[in-house]
Amino acid sequence: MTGTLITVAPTGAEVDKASVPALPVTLDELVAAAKECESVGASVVHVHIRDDHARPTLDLARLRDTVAALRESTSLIVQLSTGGAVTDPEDARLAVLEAAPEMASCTMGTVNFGEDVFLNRWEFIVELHTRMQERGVVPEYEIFDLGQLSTLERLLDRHGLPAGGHVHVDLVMGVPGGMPGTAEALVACTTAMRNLPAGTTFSATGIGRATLPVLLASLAAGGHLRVGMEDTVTYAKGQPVESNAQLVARAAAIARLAQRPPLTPTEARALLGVPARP
Ligand code: KMH
Ligand code: ZN
Repeated sequence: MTGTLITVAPTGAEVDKASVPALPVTLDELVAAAKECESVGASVVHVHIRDDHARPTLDLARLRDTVAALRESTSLIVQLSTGGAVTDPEDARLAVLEAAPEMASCTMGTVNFGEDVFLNRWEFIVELHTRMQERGVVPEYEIFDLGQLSTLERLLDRHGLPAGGHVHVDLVMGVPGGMPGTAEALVACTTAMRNLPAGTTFSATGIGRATLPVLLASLAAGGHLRVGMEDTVTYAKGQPVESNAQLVARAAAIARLAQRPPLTPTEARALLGVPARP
């Protein structure tokens, strides 16, 4: 077993800056957070951006500036979200790829999302997967429920392997409407993943109070980790998260205890099939 890939998801589309002032929403805040997270063990940054009013946006010029700034200031693998917010239309989500990230998320199905619906039709999934293949963008397949792993199996069977040839899955657990953030659900996913290509890797993240159980279960099952304020804004009961780096540092410490120290961005690129930086 190798070391641990730690992805940080610093912002997301759902958390409100007014209620959580530590949330990075400007480009400067995002770059500062990314640098801090890299210094304590992150190797991938999963990026959602906000507009001048701290509302989620998929504005292409801003996305391009964000990719450029993160590449200039960090060695992290830059992974743009194509999930966006639940209100984002499909064409804007597809257009995210035009910002030329090294990686992008690609969700494997529709899921209830609290009071909302996160819509991912089969035809949309195929379009996203195919465009990523054409552009050499390495996907992270986001899985919110067990059946979405069967959708991924069907996608790869019918439309081929992703850019880079390596399949990496991220289990997003504990969304109200998706699979629960439990060790049992994670083990069920690892069983289903046996049908995916040999060498498939996975990371997992638990929303809110599922953060620690999912982190521990993922390490125990040989998986990797995603943490960040997109997924949780509470460090412990009654204790707000101070920064994304605080969450990454905790994940890195637990990974070291598990004898699976954090991968560097260079090692992460080799694992995920993301080309080395020139
Ligand atoms: N914000 C969620 C609706 C992704 O980034 O690809 C979707 C999401 C998944 O966060
Ligand atoms: Zn996201």
